[in-house]
Amino acid sequence: MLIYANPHHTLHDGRHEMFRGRLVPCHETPARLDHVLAELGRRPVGERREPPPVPRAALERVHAPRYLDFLQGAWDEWVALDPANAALDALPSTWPVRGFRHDVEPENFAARLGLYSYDAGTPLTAGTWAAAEAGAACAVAAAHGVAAGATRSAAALTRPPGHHAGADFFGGYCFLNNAALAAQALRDQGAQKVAVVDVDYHHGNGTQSLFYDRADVLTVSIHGDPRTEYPFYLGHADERGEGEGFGHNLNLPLPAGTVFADWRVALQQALKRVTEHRADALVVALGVDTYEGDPISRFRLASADYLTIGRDLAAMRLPTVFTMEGGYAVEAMGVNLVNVLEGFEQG
Ligand code: OKP
Ligand code: ZN
Repeated sequence: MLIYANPHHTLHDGRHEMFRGRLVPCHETPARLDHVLAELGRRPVGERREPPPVPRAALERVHAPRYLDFLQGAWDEWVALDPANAALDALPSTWPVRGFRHDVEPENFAARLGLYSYDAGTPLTAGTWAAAEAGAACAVAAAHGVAAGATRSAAALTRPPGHHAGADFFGGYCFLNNAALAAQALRDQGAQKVAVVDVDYHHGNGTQSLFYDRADVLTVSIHGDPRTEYPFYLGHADERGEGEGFGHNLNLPLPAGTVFADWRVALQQALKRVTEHRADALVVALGVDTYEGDPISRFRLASADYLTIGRDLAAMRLPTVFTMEGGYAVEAMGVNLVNVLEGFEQG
């Protein structure tokens, strides 16, 4: 397994997210990936590689040009509004819901921040673009490594995460959709059919929306039921895809409190669908916020279960790219995530 770790992830270091009327410290912190890398140091799995820079064209295969332009320039615009803003994060607070225009970009910065986002939990900081772009480079490099047959599997160990980000919006701590970038890069390198299996606690709404009308990329997500869990407005079982993509999206929502035996039944269902799709390559959006100790999630997986998940994924015998997504029990996160990779290598 080739390991691409984002060398610039610490540049994204948000201060606060909005929660119940207060700004609370961000859950999505640099310490998360630091713990994963420390665990990899103790228990070497795979071989480290440096990702080459990602071409803008690779980003545009997934994201809208005007969205990329906005993200790239947002911090400078924010500070130009008021030099004192340099000590603050930019958090959106107004959104164009049903009936508003999305085609006209407002001049006002806060209005554009809202146009390109969907929650107030995702701070944009001085280094957000640099960190997200370097993470996307890891995801695309991982896909290229697997597509070239240099390795059976590769992991993009990165933050901020990606699976909530859509063609032209950020949210859920995500800016660039690393799993979607990897899936599209696999397609562009010759894989006819790709499957994305999202095992993060939260529904992968961004990835679903990006491939919803396509039959070439199957999207499957196992997650907390959106009736009660973030991202709330997408992720139900009746979302099956549209047009040519009909039948090529599978959502497996599970109730809060789900234990591993039941979660694994959903994983087997997901993998059965991947086999039916006759996928040439697999992308795993790997969140470990399904852990029993996670502070913002409500499944009950134990650390040892992640070894089993890795083995179950390896049994697919497919070229596989992992992208790191959620996991907020920071101390345990290293063990849990590396367990998946080690289980996969054993499987
Ligand atoms: C990102 B990833 C609920 C606050 C939810 C957003 C959670 C984003 C999760 N009280 N905040 O999928 O792990
Ligand atoms: Zn999550």
